[in-house]
Amino acid sequence: MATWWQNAVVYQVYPRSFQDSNGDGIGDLNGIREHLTYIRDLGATVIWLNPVYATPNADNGYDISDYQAINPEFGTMADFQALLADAHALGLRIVMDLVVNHTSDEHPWFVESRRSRDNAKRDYYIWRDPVAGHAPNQWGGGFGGSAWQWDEATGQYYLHLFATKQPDLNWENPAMRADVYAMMRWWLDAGVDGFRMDVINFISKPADLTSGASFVNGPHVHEYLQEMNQAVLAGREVMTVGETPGVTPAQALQYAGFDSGELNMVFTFQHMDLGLDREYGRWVQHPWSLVELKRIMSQWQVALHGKAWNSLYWNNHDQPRVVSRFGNDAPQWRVQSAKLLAAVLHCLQGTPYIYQGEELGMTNAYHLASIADYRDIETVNAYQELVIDQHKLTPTQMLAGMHASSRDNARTPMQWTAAANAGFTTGTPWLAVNPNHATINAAAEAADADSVLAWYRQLTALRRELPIIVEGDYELLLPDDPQVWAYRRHWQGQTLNVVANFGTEPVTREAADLPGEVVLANYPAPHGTTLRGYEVRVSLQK
Ligand code: TEU
Ligand code: CA
Repeated sequence: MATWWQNAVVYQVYPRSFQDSNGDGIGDLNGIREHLTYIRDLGATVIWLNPVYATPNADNGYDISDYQAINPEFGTMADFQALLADAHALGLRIVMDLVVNHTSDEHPWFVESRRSRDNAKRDYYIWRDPVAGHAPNQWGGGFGGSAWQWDEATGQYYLHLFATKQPDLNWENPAMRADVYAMMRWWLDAGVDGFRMDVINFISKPADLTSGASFVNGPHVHEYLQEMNQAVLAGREVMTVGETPGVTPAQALQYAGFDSGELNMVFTFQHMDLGLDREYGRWVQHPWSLVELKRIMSQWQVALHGKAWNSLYWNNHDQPRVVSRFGNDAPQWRVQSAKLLAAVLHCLQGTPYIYQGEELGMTNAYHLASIADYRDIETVNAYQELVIDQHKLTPTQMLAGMHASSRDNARTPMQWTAAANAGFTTGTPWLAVNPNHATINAAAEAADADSVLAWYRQLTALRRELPIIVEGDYELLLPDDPQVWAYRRHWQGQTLNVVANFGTEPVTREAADLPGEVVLANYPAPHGTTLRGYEVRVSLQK
């Protein structure tokens, strides 16, 4: 029998960009409350909220200065409690972002820690003496520069794997760990239903930081997660999902195997890393191959079946919009390719995550016309480094990279209506609304039975109706086919067949003529051996 989180459909809300309720141009908690029935009617059962805590906003809330306070831009603790109560009343659970690899440099722990070498909180963070007059190692910060920041006052460096304003916590310190666990229990006692754990596989650093060893899946990470599980999670009906860049299926079994005593699920990054450049990362894009995408996704399906549980996602607040990445956002293909991607993902085994606006087929943000229009710290810092300081990319090359993969592609405001600012705000939005909200918006799609939104509702309904989607195993067909993804699921004598044409050109394949009853299709019959542009079909054999 599947657990509630295995039957769940998660809807990810990026609060800053979801709905502004008071006209300051920033989404907020009361704005989310206005749309809870929209989320329920989509068929989602869980909301994952990106960070809503007190923050100086160096990294849009991933730099937390108080874990037990709400960012005043988003509202108050009372607003949060009202949101939680409203959500629960509608049968929606709320999972919080847990960011405990690092805090803000304005967190009281760090304010204390940097005061002096013998401060009681010194060891809550990772301080090191210079080595031969330099930082202890060559690690780069996630948002540019060195991962080490020199602190003049105390004559040591502190480690920050992300921005300078995001010092890494020292997980080797048991007092620090106990404080984190107490904070987690406090939120669970307040009624939240689980945690999405930010870069949780980075928390254990190698004992010798000069050794060249990596911080990914460090030496004590499994001990810490087992300890956290015992101290906080055990015996509670909560859901946990670890954000784990660089993790393989074999490592996923360690973190989230059914008997791991650590997490329920992890997020793989292997499919997100397709097409990235060796030197320039996301800023120089290469063509991605469907054969590779299928190989990665299929490997996770097979390796985890019966042993662990997949989290299924195409995009989130850090990634470009999937219709612009693996689909085709040209007007004549956008709807069909968004439907294809949704169907292919939602018929896999695992818990699907829908990132806000994905269910509308929202696209990348080509209206952001120059660096001045961007807000994301990663984008802004990379532009400074690659274009201005080092002249490695021209402004035109960099803008192409930004249009393909800046995090701000995902962060433009939710498109509710065709009205001014898409109904997101009555004020000036913190990041420009995409002008394509004139045609791509929730109001229009709610009134259209053929919309991407209507399709997502059908997919979540199909998941409730057909246990094979949650329970069945997975078999990839035609692994080397460069244009068609075809797979079968098996369960108790039933077969679910999925076939999808990832291109604009029609293709003819014997396997496209699905046996059984067609339960979902994005084109009308005939459903023979020819697949039209971005055609997808699903059939069930009993
Ligand atoms: O992201 C961690 C991460 O590894 C990347 O996906 C990140 O977005 C970026 O591409 C680094 O180059 C998590 C959060 O999801 C992200 O929003 C935060 O900025 C980051 O951690 C730091 O907390
Ligand atoms: Ca607001």
